[in-house]
Amino acid sequence: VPEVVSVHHTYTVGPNQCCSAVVQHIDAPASTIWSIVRRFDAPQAYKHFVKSCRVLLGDGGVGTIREIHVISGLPAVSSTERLEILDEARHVISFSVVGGDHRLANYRSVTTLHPSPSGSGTVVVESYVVDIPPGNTRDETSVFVDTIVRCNLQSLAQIAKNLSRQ
Ligand code: A8S
Repeated sequence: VPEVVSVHHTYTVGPNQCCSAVVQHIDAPASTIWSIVRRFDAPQAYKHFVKSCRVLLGDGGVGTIREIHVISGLPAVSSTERLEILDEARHVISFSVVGGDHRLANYRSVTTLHPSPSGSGTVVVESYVVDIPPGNTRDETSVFVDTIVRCNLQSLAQIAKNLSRQ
């Protein structure tokens, strides 16, 4: 794993936590992808599980707090989230879950964009750490969260690709 990737995707993982990462190649320039993911106030632009989002505090910079409501059918209603990193030059964004009505306590993710080693497009790496909910196993937790993150990144890939063709 290159140093640029490992530096942002390294966590201290507690005994009752689980940590994983999803990698997605996107056929679009990093600048196009970044224009979508940097909008902490508008996650519903590509996260299909998000029904609505409102900013409770801040102006979109580090420390901004948002509250999202999720679509029905999930074991969750809402989530309160804090923007932890927004590095416009290095294309790094990170948020943590600080409250809400769901089972993913102490969730934190980091998303980074990298030029594709293949020479075309961008590689997106999204890693996370989260508490294993009471009554669930480590495997159940990582399967659940990996599925959400993979859906988000696949949707991001489609939207960025279409945007970059305009
Ligand atoms: C993200 C990543 C995740 C979001 C999870 C994992 C969540 O929004 C959903 C269902 C839950 O049970 C937890 O980048 C929570 O948004 C879709 C409400 C936090």
